[in-house]
Amino acid sequence: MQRLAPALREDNVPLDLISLIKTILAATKEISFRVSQAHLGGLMGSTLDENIQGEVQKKLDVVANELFKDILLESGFVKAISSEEEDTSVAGEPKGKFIVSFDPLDGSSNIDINSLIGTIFSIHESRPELAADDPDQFKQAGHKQVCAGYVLYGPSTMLVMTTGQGTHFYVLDRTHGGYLLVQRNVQIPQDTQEFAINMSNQRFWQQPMQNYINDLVAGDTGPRGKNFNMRWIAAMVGDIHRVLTRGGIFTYPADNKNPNKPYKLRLMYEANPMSFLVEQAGGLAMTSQGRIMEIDPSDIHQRVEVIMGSKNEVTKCLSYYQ
Ligand code: AFP
Repeated sequence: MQRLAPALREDNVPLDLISLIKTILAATKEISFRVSQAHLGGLMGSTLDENIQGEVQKKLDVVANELFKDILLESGFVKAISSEEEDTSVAGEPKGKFIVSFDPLDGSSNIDINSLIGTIFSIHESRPELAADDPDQFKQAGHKQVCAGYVLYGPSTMLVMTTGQGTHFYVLDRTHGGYLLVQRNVQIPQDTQEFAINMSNQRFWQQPMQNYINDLVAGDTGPRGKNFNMRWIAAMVGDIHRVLTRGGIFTYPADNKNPNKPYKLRLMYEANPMSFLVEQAGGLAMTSQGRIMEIDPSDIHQRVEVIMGSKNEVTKCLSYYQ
């Protein structure tokens, strides 16, 4: 099995980007260790604080965020970072070539039940004309990402990453401490009989999504003429990993539960990086209005509607909105 750096060099990834990726992965190895030791190290449960999203922060959220932030800002490659756990973007090296957005621990509600969680990251080139402390650095569409990935802290610690030349799977080999390439050019099956949505929000969705899901649930007695299975991990890293592995449709649609917050998932920390991975694996990543990676961000904590996964199923879902 190939090690990470040679695999990236084979794809002609520039050396400075490889160095940044190695820096990010150094942080994920430490987070992976901390996650596995959380009970023993007194890192279970919540802090007394809320993040900018108004969500109670878990102790591990805070530890992972600090680790990631420190290692990136000290690296010298990074002009600024933005994190789901930080109020604003944070300036780094003024001459840094890259900016990094990240969700240090996605799926925080799974921490206390020892279930799937992960780190999501997205890398853009910095804009030389803007200062490092200017949050407009981050107002770049997802199609400009030069790298995106996540690390899943599951039974094995897995890295799933793209630099725009396919989506590849790596596993952390604890015997030598590095990530090894286990699957190159993952391909999402175009058709699927599996969907992922939080069904408890059903009554709050717009009519097209209600109709689409009703038809899936009707199974072989309904218009689709086949049965569908449902899965919901409550961590996008886990749900998207399943979609990349065996296909499926994952959606967090618009809802009217809270009129001030029609969408749940974050564009920069969740939707964009996952869209890059899904598209590079032959899937589609959309809102009901268009391609996620075409969205021009208006704010670093912007939220969006997400419909992604197997190409034919996403297309079918979108047809209900026409
Ligand atoms: P947190 O990391 O803030 O807990 O949120 C995880 C997440 O943003 C995404 O990873 C899940 O798909 C989604 O929320 C789960 O949402 P529900 O709370 O509706 O299950």
